[in-house]
Amino acid sequence: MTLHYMSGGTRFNAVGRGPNAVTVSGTAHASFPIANMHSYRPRQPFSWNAGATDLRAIVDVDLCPDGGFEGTLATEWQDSDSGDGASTQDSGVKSAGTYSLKLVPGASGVAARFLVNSVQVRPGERFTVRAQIRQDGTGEVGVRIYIQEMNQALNPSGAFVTLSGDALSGVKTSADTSAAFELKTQTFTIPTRAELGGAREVGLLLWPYSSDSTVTAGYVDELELIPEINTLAVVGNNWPGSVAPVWRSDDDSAFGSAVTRATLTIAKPNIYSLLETGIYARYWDVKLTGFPNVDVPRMGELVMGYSETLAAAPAWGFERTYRREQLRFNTPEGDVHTDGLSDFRRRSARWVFPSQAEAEVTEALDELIEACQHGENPVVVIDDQDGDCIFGRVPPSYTVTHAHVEQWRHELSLIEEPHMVWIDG
Ligand SMILES: [Ca+2]
Ligand SMILES: [Ca+2]
Repeated sequence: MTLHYMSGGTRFNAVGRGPNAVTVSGTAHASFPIANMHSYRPRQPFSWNAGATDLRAIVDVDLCPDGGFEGTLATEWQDSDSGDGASTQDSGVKSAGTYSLKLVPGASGVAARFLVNSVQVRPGERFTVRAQIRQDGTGEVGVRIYIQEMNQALNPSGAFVTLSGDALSGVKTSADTSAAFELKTQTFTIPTRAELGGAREVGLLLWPYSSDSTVTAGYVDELELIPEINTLAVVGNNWPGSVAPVWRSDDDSAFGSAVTRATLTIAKPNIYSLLETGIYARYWDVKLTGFPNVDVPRMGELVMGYSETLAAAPAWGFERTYRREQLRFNTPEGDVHTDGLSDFRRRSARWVFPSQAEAEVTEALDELIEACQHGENPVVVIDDQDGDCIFGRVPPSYTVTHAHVEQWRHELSLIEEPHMVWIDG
């Protein structure tokens, strides 16, 4: 049995994490808006207004705000010029849209802008950063990728090192005199929690930069920060078996060259898909082909992210208990009427992990219990063998027993978040 999990703060879900709004084809129900799709509460469902064929939920997972430099520049990009360097919005040279960021270092200055608000990232997360970069003249134009708390910047070989001088990541052009935009990309991993001094989140800055006086002008456009994704979970759904949903990705918002990553198997209450290899793509969608018009599709939460495989495998399957959520009306006289029942039974689940040594217990607890802050943050656990997926929280305490000499045992419990309650008629 293999357990996969996504946790580690409210930012584990790429849906709704970035600055760009989640959209749908078709119309959202007025009472169950798109924000409910990623509200971290399965009991706040999203619903379309009506069933139709080929309904889609479309997610832009880019985490860089205004990487196209199309808005008021100072809103997202803090001026960090020095000397006679200058960084400005430029409409004459751009890769897409109306503007690019123009960097003119000058004879004795630095031309640079960094994000006003750093992007909060977690230890061990993997990203790809990419940008269209052009330089006129020799020298270097590029993007620093910088962790504020550590004063460390990514170097071209993929390591975070203490910032010194004019360090640039691999996202740069060097001595390029072709005077054309080129797509530059670098994939990198945020350091481990230990390397980050125990921090559970750190701020990542993107920092377009040129200090090279031989650069006449540099241009940066379409700067994107894309998280790695390997897992989809649809938490709470009313989708019938006649629907064949697909999960797709594309780097083009029009999905003109979309790749189908998975065809989903309908399951209640939760549907999941695990990809063998993580994917970096900016746009993702879930497309429901052939939804019958007799009902409208709903979902409690849409989750996309990167799930880890738990280092220690549990033994003996897992135990589940059930509770059916109710809407009750209690009269002052004490009469009780049950007005509604949840479509789905709320579950709690328990896995048992035999361990040979205390160190193994500690390692397992650190891995998941610490990541979800002892229940403060939600966690998605996928039991791959059982084919089940639960969105819930670990209880505030966990069980570790040392029943026999050299035989440790610990238990992971998960309490499922309540699902939607619908009142029919
Ligand atoms: Ca929700
Ligand atoms: Ca642009």
